[in-house]
Amino acid sequence: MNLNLERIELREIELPLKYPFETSFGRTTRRRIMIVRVFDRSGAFGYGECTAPEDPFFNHETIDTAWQIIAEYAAPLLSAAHLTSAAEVNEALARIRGNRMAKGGVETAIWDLEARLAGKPLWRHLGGTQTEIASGVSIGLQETTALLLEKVERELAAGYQRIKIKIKPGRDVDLVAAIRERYPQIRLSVDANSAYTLADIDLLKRLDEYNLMMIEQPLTPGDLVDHAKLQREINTPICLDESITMMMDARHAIELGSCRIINIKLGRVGGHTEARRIQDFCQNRGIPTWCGGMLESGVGRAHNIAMSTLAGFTLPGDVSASARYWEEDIIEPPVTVSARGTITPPEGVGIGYEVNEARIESLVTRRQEIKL
Ligand code: OSB
Ligand code: MG
Repeated sequence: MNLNLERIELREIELPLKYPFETSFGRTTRRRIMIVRVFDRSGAFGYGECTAPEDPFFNHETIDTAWQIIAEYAAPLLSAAHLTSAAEVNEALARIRGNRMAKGGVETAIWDLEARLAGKPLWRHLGGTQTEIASGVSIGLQETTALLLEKVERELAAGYQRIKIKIKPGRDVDLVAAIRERYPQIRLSVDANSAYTLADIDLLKRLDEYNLMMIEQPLTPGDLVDHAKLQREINTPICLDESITMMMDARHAIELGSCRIINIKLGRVGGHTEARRIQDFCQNRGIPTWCGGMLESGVGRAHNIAMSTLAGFTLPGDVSASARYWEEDIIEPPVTVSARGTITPPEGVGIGYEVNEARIESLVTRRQEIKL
């Protein structure tokens, strides 16, 4: 089966979040989401979602920079490459430095297209083997500790296997202590989104008392050396998120001892090829990985589910039910989570969920077609 790409369609939709999501770097109330569709000459197409957010606060990318990179750089490179398979996209776009969320939006769409052409579910096409994946939740900063405890209670009652809360300086140990007091046994972790420095080491050491599964991205993304220093001083495993943008980062982090766990995000690493490579490498080094989230719509969520079926994804991911984010998702059926906190990857072809084109069209705020 040979790919014969014809065009890329970019659409921006606006989707209000059910509840605002707050992290150490800011608050999001509505998502601007780029839905990518890649068509081949037979008329077949695949869907991807570009996970670049509204603002350059998580990393350097935004939906607007990603749009420009795809239209002006990724499309011409793809066109010149005369690809025959999805596995070649990563290499074809390698000349573009960084901008991995932009590249990932297109790369993942081509994987979906290829899986559809092969008549297979994407997760099987990628080589996934897990027929049930473990689901956790990421809970943003709340107005009060009481509200946070209410949210934790609700998510535990829904069956989620791991609770992660956002922390930032001034709102950290007290939040963890409050949750631990009420729930001494649950799998609990924290995510700092780079809000601390080594000067905060005494405070970070205090988190060791609470038996956390991990502390995610405590320090600045480029600083693998200080993460290694910190990991030597604390017992809580460090998990890297923002720091890991490609296979090389994972190798460096593991060699330096900068972390004991890695969060893999499909967009942040540029798509399925790089994500698969990283989880494979981590698995060989005994480093557990899990699938992170970027408040995706159903399209991105479906790709996250497919990726999570790979054998290296051994810890619960931030892949949770559509209904936690949206009044109505853009896929059908929406993603649901079982009472024991699991998601079953779908058996339909490609991403395996029906994409609700009518709903997407009703939400579109911008579009562009690019010939390949
Ligand atoms: O750091 O994992 C993160 C959301 C936006 C940006 C960064 C992060 C997050 C989350 C939410 O934690 C994960 C999700 O539920 O999609
Ligand atoms: Mg994170």
